[in-house]
Amino acid sequence: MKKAFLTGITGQDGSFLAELLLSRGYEVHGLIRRASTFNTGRLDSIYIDPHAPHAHFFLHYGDVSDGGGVRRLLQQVQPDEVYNLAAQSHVKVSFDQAEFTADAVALGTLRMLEAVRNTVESTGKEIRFYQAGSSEMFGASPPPQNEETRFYPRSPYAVSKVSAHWYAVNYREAYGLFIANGILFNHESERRGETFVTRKITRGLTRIHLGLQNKIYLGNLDSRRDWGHAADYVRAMWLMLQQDHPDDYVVATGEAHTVREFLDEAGAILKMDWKKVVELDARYLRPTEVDNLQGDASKARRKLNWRPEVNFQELVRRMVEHDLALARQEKILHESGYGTVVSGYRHA
Ligand code: NAP
Ligand code: G4F
Repeated sequence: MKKAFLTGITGQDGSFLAELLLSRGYEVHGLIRRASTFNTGRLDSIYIDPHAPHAHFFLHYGDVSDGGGVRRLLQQVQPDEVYNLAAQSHVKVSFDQAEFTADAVALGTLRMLEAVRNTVESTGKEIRFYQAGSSEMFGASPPPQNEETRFYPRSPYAVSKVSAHWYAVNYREAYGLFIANGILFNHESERRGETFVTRKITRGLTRIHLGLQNKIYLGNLDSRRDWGHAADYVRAMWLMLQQDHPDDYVVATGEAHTVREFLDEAGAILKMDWKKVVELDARYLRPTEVDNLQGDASKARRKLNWRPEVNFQELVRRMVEHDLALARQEKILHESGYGTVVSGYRHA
């Protein structure tokens, strides 16, 4: 049985990847942060009590800012594959918390690479490493962007991801480690964090549809993103670690839409005129924006035989249907005297 170790397992991608690995017979170990509230909601469907006989899903407390802790865990687990997904992953927040973002994204990756290097040196066992790179690294470079495109990062988050990318390349070349960088374009899902624009729109419009809130406040509606579904993208991560040689790959659908087009698509499903309920709030504008991301994933298609299964229309439909069901539950609970309806949208 292969063992995988995931940082960022409680996030959107971590939960889909954990499901994929369990379905392929892996023993899965995940790093979780101590929080004052439960942060494992996305893992509820796959959680197994570690006391159960034949449990092969284990969570360990830790943080990528704690190098000694992650090193100890890797020595203990001795995984075959490590997926480094942990990050402060919100671009706008990275302008407010630049140092914290660099610590988790850039130095966090370096700490994970050091932990892998030490474990490989002390045990002699090969460990394959996936680094979660981002299309934000291309930033202001015009589309279509592929593996040859120059990095031109436009936020502290993106600069930190570029740094993590080059740490990973350097550790591959310096120590002969099997390290793959995935350069993934935006991928969303029913589990997407609620302050990213797609989920903010689907949560907001469905709640407005059921009378639970009145408005959504957004920033720039003209930026273009190449949006895919997260379940397709974690499959590409896994494929990268199953190759004969480590390499770097762009993962994208090749199709880009504006935020405005995402609103059009979601509004059409709900038969709503979104223009009547969306307002601009300048606090969601970024000091430097990334205007246009559209990926060219021909290398991943050719070498990994990877293809996305969910297109833009299907992605929006799934997210709207999911959030409509959630809003209905919220309404029923409220009408039965349970739960409070938050009128604006928290944190968004
Ligand atoms: P996400 O939902 O924001 O999840 C981030 C994960 O990182 C969470 O599990 C979070 O834990 C964990 N984390 C944050 N800081 C940490 C720290 N200091 N130590 C340990 N864990 C920490 O992000 P995602 O969308 O799943 O993305 C996964 C990775 O891919 C990230 O590295 C992201 O930057 C990158 N990426 C994402 C996309 C995309 O479109 N989704 C595209 C390209 C690259 P908590 O749950 O405790 O907060
Ligand atoms: O949904 P977003 O916050 O995603 P963004 O900035 O593209 O970053 C995401 O994708 C990256 C891959 O390219 C990941 F690396 C990163 O971790 C993250 O997952 O914003 C998308 C666009 C931006 O142009 C933003 O300015 O939507 C625009 N936008 C407009 N109003 C908004 C809002 N974004 C957010 N989050 N909230 C708004 O109210």
